[in-house]
Amino acid sequence: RLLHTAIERRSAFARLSEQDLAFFQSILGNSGVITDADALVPFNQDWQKKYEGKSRVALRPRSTEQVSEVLRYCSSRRLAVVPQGGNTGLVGGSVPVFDEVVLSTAAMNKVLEFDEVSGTLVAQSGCVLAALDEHVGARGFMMPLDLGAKGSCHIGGNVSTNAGGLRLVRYGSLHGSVLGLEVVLPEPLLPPPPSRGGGGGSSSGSSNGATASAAATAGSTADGRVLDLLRTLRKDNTGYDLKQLFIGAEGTLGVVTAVAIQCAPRPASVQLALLACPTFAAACTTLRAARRMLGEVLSAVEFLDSACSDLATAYLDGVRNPLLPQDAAAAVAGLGEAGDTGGGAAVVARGRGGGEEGLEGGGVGDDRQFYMVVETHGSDADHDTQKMERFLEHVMAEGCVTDGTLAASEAQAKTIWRLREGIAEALARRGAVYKYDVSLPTAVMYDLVEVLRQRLGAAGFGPEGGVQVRREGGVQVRREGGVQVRREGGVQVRREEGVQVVGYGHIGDGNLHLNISAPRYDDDLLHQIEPYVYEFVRQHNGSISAEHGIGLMKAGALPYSKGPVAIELMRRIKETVDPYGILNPYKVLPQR
Ligand code: FAD
Ligand code: 2HG
Ligand code: ZN
Repeated sequence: RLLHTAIERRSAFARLSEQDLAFFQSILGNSGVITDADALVPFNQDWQKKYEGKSRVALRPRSTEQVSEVLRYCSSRRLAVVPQGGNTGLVGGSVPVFDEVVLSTAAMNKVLEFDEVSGTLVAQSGCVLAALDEHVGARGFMMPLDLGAKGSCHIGGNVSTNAGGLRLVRYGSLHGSVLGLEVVLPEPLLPPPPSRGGGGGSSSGSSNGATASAAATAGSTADGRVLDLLRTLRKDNTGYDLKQLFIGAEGTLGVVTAVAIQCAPRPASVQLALLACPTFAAACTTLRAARRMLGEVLSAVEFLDSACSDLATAYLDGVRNPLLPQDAAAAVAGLGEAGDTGGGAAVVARGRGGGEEGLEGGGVGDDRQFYMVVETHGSDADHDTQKMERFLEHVMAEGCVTDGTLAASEAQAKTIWRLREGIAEALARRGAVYKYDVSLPTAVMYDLVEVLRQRLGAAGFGPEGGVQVRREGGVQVRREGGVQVRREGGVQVRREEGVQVVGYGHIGDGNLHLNISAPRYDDDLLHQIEPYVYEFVRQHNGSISAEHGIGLMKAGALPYSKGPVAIELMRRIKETVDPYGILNPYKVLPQR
């Protein structure tokens, strides 16, 4: 169990030299080689600012051929490399641990092909997900995945993490929607073809349903390390499905340079409801009803606990929960601004009744604990509306939903999605966050949040902690029940500042996002959480990574979800493809 073991830099890796930089400049030009210390900060630091490397160079190739040249050189020099897309990953996989060369796909952002009959898209791996969605949206299609990070994450990063997101329940995993990949391997598997520079490119020729590879498009020659699996075929049973190996490989086996993906028709009718449920069991009953009654049009079923709603409304400008009265949301935002110097969330009074646009029959009481976002994608508004109305009537009659609102416009739908999608950002603003992204049997999913809340409270962390009064910076501070009260500038300021355990996620996929928000990172707190969380997950036959991947954060914990034979096979695949281990070292596989 290497959960807390410090990692040492592998001595087999070379250190970057001036000659290395000169070589990179010779193939990428000055603009493709970043060495300025300030400019390197965002490449070295992850989205959460939790993991930080010390790379001295970030490379921005524009073509498959350039990626291939870079890997050929790095392999011969034994320079370690970390592939980086939009750098929105949440497990420390996308940034260097030490001084690895950062290979960013940001300049590989061209759409290569879109087939308007079949809806197949071929794009370079550095295309931003939202930009691709806009591109195919203008042609009547949508990307088969959507996530809060869509404005920054790259399709290559999505594939490499096997990102799940908000609509997996309807459009499935990338293991199904990715039709083809082009990947540059760290070592050649074949000798280079005899003539270089002839523009031939890929090893597999274009045939019916196949597409031009990005290498060929860029006029490159494959040098025996470009694995061209860039087909757009829906069906292709020709031996092992090698592309699946790279979906979710987190940059440890190759650099994905292009992706062929099946897009879905953009729905003509979209409905979105935000519902309040008194208990998690009621949320599960609502989920079952949604599956049964919304059937083929159901496109998302998400949940958040009320603590998540409070955080999002308190920390993000303009975010509100339409089921809370306006004044409550405004009061939260106001308190946050007035009392906050970057510390804790405002305390929200819940259950004050009267959500705007509340459904008839929906009473708001003190029992509001969970919110659900239920969305449908269909082709006939009348049919879909009727289905949604019947579903809402049913769940309210059953008492598993006590209040709800149906978005009446795109703007209202955005408000609801912003509440859900903003949670990660709100947590990041509150302070330190320990994130766990687990798959569990849906019915017991929230038990993990509750037992951890109790466990941390009993250990003196969190709102359940005792009463403390002490002087800090000459000011008397009183802490009780996780609320800090102090006087600042003659004004009494109350701030929820303790450890908060919150849960939300993709309930339709059995995927819980357990987040422990704390004023600061603290090893004692971490030891209360790990390995407890991983043990809980193992006991329930769950997965320690539902969608975010393993990265650096969970490499030591992999044995909680994978047996020794599976891990050994993973190691052998890694050793075959990357014998010098230069690609994204220290990530995914546990140290021996
Ligand atoms: P990066 O973060 O740059 O990289 C992620 C991993 O992939 C790293 O290991 C990296 O080395 C590797 N990699 C990147 N590009 C390549 C490539 N071209 N070839 C080989 N390896 C590569 N995830 C979900 O699954 N569902 C969600 O709903 C979701 N929501 C999110 C919301 C927010 C606000 C944020 C910040 C993150 C969210 N994530 C979610 C995390 C998710 O993993 C990423 O957002 C996304 O899939 C990563 O893409 P990226 O381009 O940012 O990759
Ligand atoms: C989401 O679903 C992301 O919003 C982020 O996967 C999850 O913050 C998290 O734990
Ligand atoms: Zn998620």
